Amino acid sequence: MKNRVVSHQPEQTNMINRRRFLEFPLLGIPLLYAKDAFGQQAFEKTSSMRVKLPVMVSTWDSGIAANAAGWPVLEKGGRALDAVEAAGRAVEDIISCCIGLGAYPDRDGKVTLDSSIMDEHGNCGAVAFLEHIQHPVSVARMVMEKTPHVLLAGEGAEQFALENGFERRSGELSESAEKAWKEWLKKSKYEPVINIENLKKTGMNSPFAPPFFEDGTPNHDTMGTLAMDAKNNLSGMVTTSGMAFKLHGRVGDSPIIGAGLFVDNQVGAATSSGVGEEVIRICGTHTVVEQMRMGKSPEQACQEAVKRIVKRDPKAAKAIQVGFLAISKKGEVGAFSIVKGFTYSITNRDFPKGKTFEAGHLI
Ligand code: SD4
Repeated sequence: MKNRVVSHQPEQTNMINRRRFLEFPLLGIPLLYAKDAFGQQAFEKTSSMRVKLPVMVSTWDSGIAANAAGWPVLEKGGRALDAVEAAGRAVEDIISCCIGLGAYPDRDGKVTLDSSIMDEHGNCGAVAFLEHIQHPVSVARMVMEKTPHVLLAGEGAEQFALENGFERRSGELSESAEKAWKEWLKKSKYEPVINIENLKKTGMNSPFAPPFFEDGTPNHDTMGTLAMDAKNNLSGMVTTSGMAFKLHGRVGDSPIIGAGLFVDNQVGAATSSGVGEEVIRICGTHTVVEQMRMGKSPEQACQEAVKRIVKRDPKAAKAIQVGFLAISKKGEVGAFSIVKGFTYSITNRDFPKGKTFEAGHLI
C-alpha cells in the first residue's frame, strides 16, 4: 500500500492547530452557528433520524473534515471501508489535541496512537500504543488484511508498519502539543505512580488523564467514523492519540473491537468517544449494536449504553464524558452522551458539505 507521509514538524504551513483550524471556514463553509449559554457552538439537536444513503457519520464537529475526505469515495459508488480509511487518514494529517502524531502526548511526552477498523464482513484490525507512524488507521487495515491477527501493539505494531512500507517519523512533538504538555507538567505535579489531580478537582478516581483540559474544554476529539455505501454495506474506523497525558502504555477503547468500534453488517455500526475505560468496562459499541439488534433505534441503543456506564458509578460518571454514535442497517443515525456537548457530523447528498448535530444527553 502506498503510504502518503506528511511531516508533523511545526514549521509546515499545511499543518494548523485544530482549534485555529475550526475557527476558519471549514471547506468553504462559514461557521455561522450560534453560541449556547456556555459560549460553545450550538448545534441542531436530533433524535434518531433516517438519512439518505450512502452516508458518512463521524464523531464531533471535527467529523466534518473526516467525512469530507471519505465522501468522494462513497459518492462515486466506492466501498464504505475505503471511505472510512480515507476519513481517518485525513484527520491524522491535521494537528489537533487528540489524533495523529501532532496530538498531545502521554505524561512522559510520547505520542502513542490507537486505531481500529472493521468492514462489512466482520473483518477487523487494530493497532494500539503505536508510536512514530503517521497513519495508524492504514496500519490497522493492514493488520486486518495481511495478518491472521486483530490487534498489534507497541513496538511490534511499529515494526509491522515499517516492514510494510510505512515511514518512521521522529518523536518530536508538535508546537501546540509541546506547549500543552509543558503547561500540564507544571500544574500536574507529575507523580509516576498515581496522579491525583483529578481526585482533587473532581472527586473522581482517575489516575490517568484529565477528562477536561485546564481551560475547561473536554479532552476529546477522537475520530470515530461510520459509513454506509451505495451497496448498503457498513464499515467503521476510529483513530486517536487517546486521553492526553495518560500513563505511558495506557490503551483506551478505540482499538478494542466491541468497545470503541463495532460493525455488524446485518444490524448496524457504532463508535464511541470519551473516557475509554468506561467504554471498555461495558463493551460499549457491542452493547449499542446488540441493542439495535433487539429493535432499539440508534439513539435509544446509545442511551442504553450510556445508562449502563452511569449506573455502574453514578458519582464518577458526572465528572466525565462518554458519547456513542450509531447507524442502523435501515440508515437511521443517532447518538447519546452522558453530559451535554457531544456532537456528530453527517455527510450525504442532503448535507454534501456536512452538518453537525448535538446528541441527546443524560445529565
Ligand atoms: C480514549 N476514547 O482513548 C478515547 C479518547 C476519546 O474523545 O475518545 N476522546 O479513551
